[in-house]
Amino acid sequence: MTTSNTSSIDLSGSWHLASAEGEVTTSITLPGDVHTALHAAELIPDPYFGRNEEQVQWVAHRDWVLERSFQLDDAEGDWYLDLDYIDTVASVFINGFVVLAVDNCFRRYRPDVSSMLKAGENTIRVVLHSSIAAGAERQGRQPFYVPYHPGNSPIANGNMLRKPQCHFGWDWNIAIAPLGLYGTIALKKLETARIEHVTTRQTHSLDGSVELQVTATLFAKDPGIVPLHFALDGERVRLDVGVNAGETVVNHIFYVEKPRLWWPSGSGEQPLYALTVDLPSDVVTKQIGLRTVELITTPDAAGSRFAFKVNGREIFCRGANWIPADALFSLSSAEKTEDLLQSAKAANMNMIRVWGGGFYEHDWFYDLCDRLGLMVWQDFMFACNLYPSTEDFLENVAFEVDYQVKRLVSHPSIVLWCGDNELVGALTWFDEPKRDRDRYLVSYDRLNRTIEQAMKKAAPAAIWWPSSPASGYLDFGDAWHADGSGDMHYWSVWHENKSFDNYRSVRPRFCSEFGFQSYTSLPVIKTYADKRDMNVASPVMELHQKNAGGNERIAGTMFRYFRFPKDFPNFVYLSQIQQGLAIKTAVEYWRSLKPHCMGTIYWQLNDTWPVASWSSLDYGGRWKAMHYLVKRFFQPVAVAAIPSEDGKTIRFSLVNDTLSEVSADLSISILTMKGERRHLKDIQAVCTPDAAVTATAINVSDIPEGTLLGWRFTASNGMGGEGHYVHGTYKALELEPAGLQVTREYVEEDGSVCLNVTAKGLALFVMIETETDGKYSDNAFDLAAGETRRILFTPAKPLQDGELPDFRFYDLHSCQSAD
Ligand code: BMA
Repeated sequence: MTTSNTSSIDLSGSWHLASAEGEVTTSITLPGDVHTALHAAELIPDPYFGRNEEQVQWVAHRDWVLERSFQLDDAEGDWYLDLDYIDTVASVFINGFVVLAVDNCFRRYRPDVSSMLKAGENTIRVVLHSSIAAGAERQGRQPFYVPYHPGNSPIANGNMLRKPQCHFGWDWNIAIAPLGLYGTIALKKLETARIEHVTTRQTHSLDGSVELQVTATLFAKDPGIVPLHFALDGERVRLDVGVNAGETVVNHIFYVEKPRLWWPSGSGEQPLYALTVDLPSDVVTKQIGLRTVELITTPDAAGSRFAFKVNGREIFCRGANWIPADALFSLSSAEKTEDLLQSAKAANMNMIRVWGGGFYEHDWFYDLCDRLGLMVWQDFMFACNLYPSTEDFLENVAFEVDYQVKRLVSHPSIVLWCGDNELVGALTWFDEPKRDRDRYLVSYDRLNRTIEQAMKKAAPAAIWWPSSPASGYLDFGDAWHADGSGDMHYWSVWHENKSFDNYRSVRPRFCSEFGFQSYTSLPVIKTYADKRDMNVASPVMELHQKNAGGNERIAGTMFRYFRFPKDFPNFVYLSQIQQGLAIKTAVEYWRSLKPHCMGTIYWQLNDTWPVASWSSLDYGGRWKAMHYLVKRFFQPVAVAAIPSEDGKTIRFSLVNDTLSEVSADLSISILTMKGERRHLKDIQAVCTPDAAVTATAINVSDIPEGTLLGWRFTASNGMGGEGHYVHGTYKALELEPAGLQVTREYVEEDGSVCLNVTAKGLALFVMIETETDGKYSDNAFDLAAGETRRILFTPAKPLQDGELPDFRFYDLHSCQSAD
């Protein structure tokens, strides 16, 4: 119980939790979700283990009652409840009086509760209604049926609710329709006025100075005068503001003569300014970065461009799609998310797309992106379904957009606001809109326009993009296959079973989704599967694969390119190498098209639970093999071997995303099956700032049968790297044993483990793995005969004294052969 007579009572912490029928009772910690509370009380098994997903379905069919009491010494005055991230259809009561009936997880609610409070003990009760029941009931009330994607949403009618769409399942998510409260729950006293919103708008002058307009929206019940302070770094200004009943808007402009500009990671620093707006009883603090952003969409011969310009400089966007950090909110944390975003930055990313089937993330998520220099492509939360366009639904959406945009617009990291994920495509997926496209297209446009108008009203200077993918404004064409303009989702390799080479058949302007699946790493599989389940066709493994046909696609692709792996661990390993190669093929070619193409955002960075998926990071944050490849192929200065269309030559592209000219020394050799490097060609190539060039080319006829190309480069800015290229398939290579040896293994003073790995023969995609959680300085690397690589393993938690983890080693030969 919380006792307080101050002006704010935090109601988070321990609450009583019961099913509405009362047969289940326990406690729940808020912010938190019901499933985790039930699991902690051993009332349900771990939903992520084995086939427990099936066992816990009943939870989402129930209504749940959360209750607690709190003490108020003095109930006088005006009080309001401050509530956000309530998931989702809920009723709130104080002392038995109805406070609220809500249905939008993406809104903040601040009802006046003054008349319901009393001195002494009070109770607050939140009833979370089953979203399964609420969805069905709302679908029944629609003037016409509004289809949802059954493959993504095995739990029906999620499109009726303003709740993360992936809660109803997804082709990578557990389908359990969680419920809970994930944000603020507090009782606050209204002392004359409170701060509703703080937004900023920056105007950069030609002389380099910046005008930062800060707009504070105050709310008061009665007219009055309040002292309001605006502070930016050292400068603090007081205004005595006369407030009216309702909202009062107050502006203040800060002039920053010599601004320190915020840049995306890899392009400059991320200086941040602290902005504070305060009243005697309320304060809002924001992290501000000063920068300009433009989206360049000028027409050209191919269609029109799609390029972000930050501070006047075009930035090639290298990144991945973000889905919620965890399927269950209570299992997520700021630390875990920071680790995932750090991994994005460490792999040379400068952009994250917050995909439209999850959450508008918490403020601290965007604070992290600001600090790390990760630009954010922010979707509005609509994905892969059709949605209602009834008055009440649109009104609800308009409130949501207004709140979210005002909450987030000041983050320098957010560079784009996008209407939805794949709703234009969804018009072609279902019978109803196929039969009556007019009706569903108009309905879609009503929703899309509501979002656009609400966004532009809340933040007139923010950049709007109607949908992802979209070929342009008011263009409802097929942006999955048209590559002339706009952003593209290129799924033909995965969803249409095309070859990896097919990535080179398109020239996207900006590819905001393309992906290839792999299995989650063996140590993660062990968290949900018993030994007997370690078979890709076992029911447990199949339940942890949510994309219909996904396991077949992984296996079928392996047949195409590799010899079949000898056992389950190697199957898992090879699936990750294969995934890395698919995405590498796409990224290397598309980067080489710069400035025609100005962004590659692959699907997907992270996982919400342990599952086979397109992610490059395992659930829990380990790097899959692909993430090590990502770090290399996203390096600002990178070299890639790209075959010509006629298959006769291999060109070496040199890409430079930096502001300075670079020259690169490139050494190309032939790698034999014995692991010898036979020198072929040395070349020095120059690349101007922000450009891509062809450094040199090799005739395929110069690569002897049964060998591959290997190369190394060092660039004048200190970057470098190496790689290999196989003309044809890996399965055609008569690989010989790599003879891997760990020549030294010891714990460094800083607690990291040093491994010197040596090969006797050719070792391709050497992957080191251990049960101990941690990251490697490099992994999935190659060694020629006699070469040694020093790898540092940094454990997530310090090792026990003298303990050395047990490392396993994979390489392509041993993976495919029993000898
Ligand atoms: C995209 C996404 C997701 C999905 C992914 C993989 O289209 O927007 O809906 O998870 O494909 O199929």
